[in-house]
Amino acid sequence: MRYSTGRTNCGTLVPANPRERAMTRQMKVAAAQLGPVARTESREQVVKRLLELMREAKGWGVDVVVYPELALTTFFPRWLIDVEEELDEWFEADMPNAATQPLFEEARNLGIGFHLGYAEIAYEGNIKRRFNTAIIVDKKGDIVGRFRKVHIPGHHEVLERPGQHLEKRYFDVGDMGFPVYRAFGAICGMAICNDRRWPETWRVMGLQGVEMVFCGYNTPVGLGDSFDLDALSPFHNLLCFQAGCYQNATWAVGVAKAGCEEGFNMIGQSCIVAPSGEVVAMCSTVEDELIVHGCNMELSRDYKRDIFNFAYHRRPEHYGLIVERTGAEPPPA
Ligand code: CDT
Repeated sequence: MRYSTGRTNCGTLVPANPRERAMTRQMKVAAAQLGPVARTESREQVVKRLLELMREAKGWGVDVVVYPELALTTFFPRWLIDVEEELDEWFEADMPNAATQPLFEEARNLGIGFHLGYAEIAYEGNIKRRFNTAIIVDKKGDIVGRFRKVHIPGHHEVLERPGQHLEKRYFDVGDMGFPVYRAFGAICGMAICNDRRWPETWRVMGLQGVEMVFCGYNTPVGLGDSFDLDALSPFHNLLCFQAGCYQNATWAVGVAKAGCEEGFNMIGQSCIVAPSGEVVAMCSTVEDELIVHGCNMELSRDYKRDIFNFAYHRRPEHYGLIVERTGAEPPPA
């Protein structure tokens, strides 16, 4: 585990004067990166790993520990799963459930919050929906926020290559937009993996005053496709977090499921990013690893008051195309 004191250009995070310190809103966050999860690993085995990281975080006085996207299982969309009952096995119909209950109980016992990504089955009447979901759980062990991934990546059809990314086949598009929630003394939002690549994700939360974004990811490095931009994956990961945070004056915690999972490499680089766009802490392995940072929430207020004072500077009368048009339409030649 690495502990960051936050001494960077992103502001004096811990004022020397104790009175000033008392007046400063602080949220201590941990990114709980996971190394690979094997196909055969049970939910109970994974929850044991999550509990270990949670206890370590508590030892550092953390308010909220952030786990990755689809944290309870291996990244199953890399395989074609044709049989509905088999597919169901990768999803949770209830949360909490028997396997995850210990996580909720330990959060309540320790007085620590968490963020967890998982595959969710939800019924709308008789219609079965499948979402790539994340939740925020408060220090009492209650779910206080939910988000369903909007930008579903990959493909629907099976491709002629060793690895697949069949999220479009297995997940519905999230039906909640990008809500924010008051938790841990701040305004918190969520994004899931590919969502972080889209400026709209960040701006919709920015327009609700978001101060802290939790975002888990499973980002592969090469799926056997010859058209391969993945060598730049780590660069693009940080680029998205840093730009999203700066342009919306928010903190973010990005958390990977990392390492070589079932023969496919995924990036690590779990990170905590300040509203200045600076990375204040980053994992150095592709294994289970915790990083911690005490975030000064006033820092996002400073950026929101000045350079990114939306009410003062934004010009929505010029942004119509963003919601009117989906794909790019170049002008006639
Ligand atoms: N899980 C996820 O959203 N992964 C995407 C990569 C998709 S590659 C087809 C990501 O944005 O990292």
